[in-house]
Amino acid sequence: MGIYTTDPTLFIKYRVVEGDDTRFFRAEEKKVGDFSFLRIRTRTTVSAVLNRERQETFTLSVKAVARYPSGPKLVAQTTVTVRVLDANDLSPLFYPTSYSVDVPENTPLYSSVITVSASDADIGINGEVYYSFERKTDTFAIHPTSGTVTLTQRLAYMDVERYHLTVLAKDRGPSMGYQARVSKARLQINVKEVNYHAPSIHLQMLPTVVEHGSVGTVYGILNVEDKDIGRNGRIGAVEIVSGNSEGYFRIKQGIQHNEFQIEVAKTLDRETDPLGFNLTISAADLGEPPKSTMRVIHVTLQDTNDQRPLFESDHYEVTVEETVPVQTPLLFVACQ
Ligand SMILES: [Ca+2]
Ligand SMILES: [Ca+2]
Ligand SMILES: [Ca+2]
Repeated sequence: MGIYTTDPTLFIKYRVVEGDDTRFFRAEEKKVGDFSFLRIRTRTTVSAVLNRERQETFTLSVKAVARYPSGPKLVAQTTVTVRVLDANDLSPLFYPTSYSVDVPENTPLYSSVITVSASDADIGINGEVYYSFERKTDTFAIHPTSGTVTLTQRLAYMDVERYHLTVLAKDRGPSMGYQARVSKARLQINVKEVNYHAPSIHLQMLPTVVEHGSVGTVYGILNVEDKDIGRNGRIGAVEIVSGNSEGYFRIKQGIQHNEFQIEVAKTLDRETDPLGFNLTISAADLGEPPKSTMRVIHVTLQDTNDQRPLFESDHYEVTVEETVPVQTPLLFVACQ
């Protein structure tokens, strides 16, 4: 680029007047025959370097000034657009740089476990990120472009509780010689035992509860069992969830860890509750998530002779013929 001139005495000088606040560029002139070339070059003295990631294009206004030895000053102006080409000067960066995920051991094959992510501010293939594992594993696979980790082998908590993997992110651009464009992220996969079973409730003893029996009488012993191992097999809350609105019964921990007692908490009266009680017992494990079972237990109260009989009337009177035969009924009385 430049300016044609037929006058060999005309000397043209170029200058960047706008669009270069950081003073990266310098305009130079070089006359070859009838053409005065405009040359834009980077300044050698500037310590900062061009960085496409910071500024991709510069729109420079360049002014040309020519002056005859004696005569008017001639001025022309043009715009030069400088586009900075990308160099693969950045590595992909993971954010975050470490991942941890809990995966239930019964997760189906080929399920997604987690997606890792790295970004590269370069453009084109210089910014295209490829994911891989640093060391080969048969249990997991990572999608090269999406970063999604999937399960390729069944998990078993009994065999492996935790996997420690290193994920690599590389870009596809040429490496700039001195270092490979690769980043690493740590990925920890925690295998979680599955809470397969709900607890089961066995009622061990069921004597009849005598009304007015003493508070604290054990009505029944519950054996609560869970077939899972670890926390999933531990028994949590055992409680009466319905049928006990008056609070006649309560549950107490027995001697064994899985033993619970149903105890009388308040004096019972068969006449108030002639049908007894239907207690709904719930037992939950400490699994994640917890599972629970319900069982209805019927409590019948045994009657005691606590009611005095009462005649219908306080006073009865009957008139009898003196000739009445022996064994003749005179009057019927009744009690409540
Ligand atoms: Ca770059
Ligand atoms: Ca890059
Ligand atoms: Ca369980």
